[in-house]
Amino acid sequence: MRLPGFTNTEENLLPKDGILTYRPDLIDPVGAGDYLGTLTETIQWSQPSINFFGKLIPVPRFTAWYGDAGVVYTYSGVKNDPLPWTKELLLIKKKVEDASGTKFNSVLLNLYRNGNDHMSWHADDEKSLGENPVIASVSLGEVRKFGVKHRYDKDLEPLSLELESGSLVLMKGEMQEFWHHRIYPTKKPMGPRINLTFRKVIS
Ligand SMILES: O=C(O)CCC(=O)C(=O)O
Repeated sequence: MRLPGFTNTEENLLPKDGILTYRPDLIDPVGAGDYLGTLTETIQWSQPSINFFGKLIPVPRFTAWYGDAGVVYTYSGVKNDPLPWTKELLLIKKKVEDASGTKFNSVLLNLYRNGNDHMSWHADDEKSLGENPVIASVSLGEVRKFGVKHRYDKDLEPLSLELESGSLVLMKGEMQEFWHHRIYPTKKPMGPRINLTFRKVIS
């Protein structure tokens, strides 16, 4: 289902089992374009591989992990030591914290170089994020389709959102326990998108 345009950024888009909100304008278009350029150049991107039935497969995107010293995060079997916050990351973090009323100690960045790069169905439900984590997800660059589907209730139709540059998605409550999310690949020719998912790692 394609959700219609909405303006209420507090509106919960999930029918049950968690909270998902969308705000299109956390960062203005010029600022979002500037951040896209700066982060593309200054972030230490790498392309990790994941072990898939004994074979190492590179993930279809580039990633980076930044945060407070010592905030180690294991993601898809890959252990990440944080790089120190950059000036731009701290500026975006402040905006996200003000908008969400939540403090974060780390951010996972994803760089989708073109429409082939994507992220498969998953939940951010690692133990280290604790119960009912708040995840704040900022988009910069090309608009990409974000899918959400219930993990257990197959009668519920999947939802999808077009994530605009400068937008903020908040995932809260039981969302990670009950829903999976993804970024769809697309054949449409397109340039890069950077996503920043701010997290609070507690152990
Ligand atoms: O790129 C996105 O918007 C989604 C990122 C995501 O799902 C994640 O980092 O867990």
